[in-house]
Amino acid sequence: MGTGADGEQATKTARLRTVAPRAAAGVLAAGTALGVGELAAAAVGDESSPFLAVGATTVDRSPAWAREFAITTFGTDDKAALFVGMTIVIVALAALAGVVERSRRPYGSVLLAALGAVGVYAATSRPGAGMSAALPTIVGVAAGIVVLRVLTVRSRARERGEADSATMSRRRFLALAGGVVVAASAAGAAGRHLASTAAGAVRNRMAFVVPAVAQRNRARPIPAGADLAETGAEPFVTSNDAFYRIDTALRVPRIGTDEWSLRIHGMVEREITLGWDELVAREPLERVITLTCVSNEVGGDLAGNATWIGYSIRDLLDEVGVLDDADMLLSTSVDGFTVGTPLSALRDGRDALLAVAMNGEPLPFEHGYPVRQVVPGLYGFVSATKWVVDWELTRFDRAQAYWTRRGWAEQAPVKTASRIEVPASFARVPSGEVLVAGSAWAQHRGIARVEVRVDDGPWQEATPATGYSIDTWRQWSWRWQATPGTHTLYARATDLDGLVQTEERAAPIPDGASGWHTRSVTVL
Ligand SMILES: Nc1nc2c(c(=O)[nH]1)N[C@H]1C(S)=C(S)[C@@H](COP(=O)(O)O)O[C@H]1N2
Ligand SMILES: [Mo]
Repeated sequence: MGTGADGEQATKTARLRTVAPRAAAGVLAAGTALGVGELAAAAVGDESSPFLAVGATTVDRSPAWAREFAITTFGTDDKAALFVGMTIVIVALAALAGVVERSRRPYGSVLLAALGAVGVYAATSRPGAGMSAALPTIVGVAAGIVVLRVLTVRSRARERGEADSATMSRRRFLALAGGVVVAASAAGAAGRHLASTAAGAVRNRMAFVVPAVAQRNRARPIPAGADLAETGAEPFVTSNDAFYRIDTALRVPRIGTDEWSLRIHGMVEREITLGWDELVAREPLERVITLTCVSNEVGGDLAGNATWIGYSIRDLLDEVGVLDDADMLLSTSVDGFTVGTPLSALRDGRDALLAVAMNGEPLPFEHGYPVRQVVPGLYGFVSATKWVVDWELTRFDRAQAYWTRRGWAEQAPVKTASRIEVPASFARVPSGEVLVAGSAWAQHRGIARVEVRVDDGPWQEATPATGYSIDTWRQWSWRWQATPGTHTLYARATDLDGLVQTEERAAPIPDGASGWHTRSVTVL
């Protein structure tokens, strides 16, 4: 190759040399805006953070299929994926603002201000937000614009080769830029730290004493035969760390028992506001209950089983005197998320709880500290409100909850399901006897049997593990005489109502996935 290509290369490099600092100035300005915004949000209130407010608004405005796409693609990392996506968009626009500010001043600053306007709109439209929620974005963007101007003016002087005091050497530009990075990150980190320990909720949780449960209210001990974990299947009780987490909260609400109360109103004879002390003055119950998410795909892992301690929802409803024509409990969490639960399910005698402890510990913040609902038999989005602070007794023909407004069902009992857990997907196993094992659930109906099929052979009876209760999943195993080749294993459960798990495939929207779980295994 001749000098032509070298020349082209040299122009490219030169262009990059001039564009890169301009783009960097824009990105640093946006970083400053976000960092300062985060710090200011610690003073004004969590949801006023520009980044979080935009993220939360994106989540809330997403239709059902978008949530499903996010959960299917990223699983419980859906929030991280959203943040990465937002960061990419912001960095791109900020870099553009930096380049534009240099050549078409002040349109780069205008672009930053426009991004700020999106933040202001998002922050002020969060549930319960006032005009003050606009402040962190405004202060942050103002700081960002100052940084953009300073870095642009300086780099402009440098490019012109001016040698006066305003001129900045490459080294000084980098030093200034570095200073901005450090200051903006420090502001952001300080903001997040302040917000995460706000109101001492962390200390409050550390001091939380799990209520002592009277002998008659204890959960029945879990028989050893209920747990097939030694086969490689999921443990019967899911640890708090391993328990799936699904919610719309981009920042986990952190409220202490001292800030918690439950307002009960609407179609009741007596409206009350229940304080923490009044809640824990009641008799606590301990129950083992399996939760599942409507977004769980056939064979998916959005299900978990825990020992909960909590207070009877039915007793509380009886106390406030629910009017006869009410049929829905509309519960609201501290972040504005709502759930509509049929009163029939809460009053038919099942163990519907206002739970305060999970596997012997105070609820983890992610799972609803200090109080969340747990209702056997219903998918989480119609029953399991975390950080619950408000109950309105109402009717399905008057009120709509969060996910119902976005295309999900109003009524959502858990569908009968079974899952193959061992062998692993696409496992290679030696021929001969191979243990197949998994779980099945049909909460509040209970699992009667599980059958397994190899390829298009006959259904064969699996051995159910010792059952615990109709509200918990049940494990199962089956000894397979495996012959060489690639085989597909199928599982299907039958619940105690006699309903056989349907082969008909349904997507999670609107009321839960269905179909048989299959697994391909190569036998050597
Ligand atoms: N406040 C609040 N509660 C919520 C949700 C939410 O988004 N916000 N999601 C619900 C859904 S869809 C499910 S499946 C369960 C999950 O509970 P977990 O995260 O403790 O497993 O919480 C329910 N409670
Ligand atoms: Mo869910």
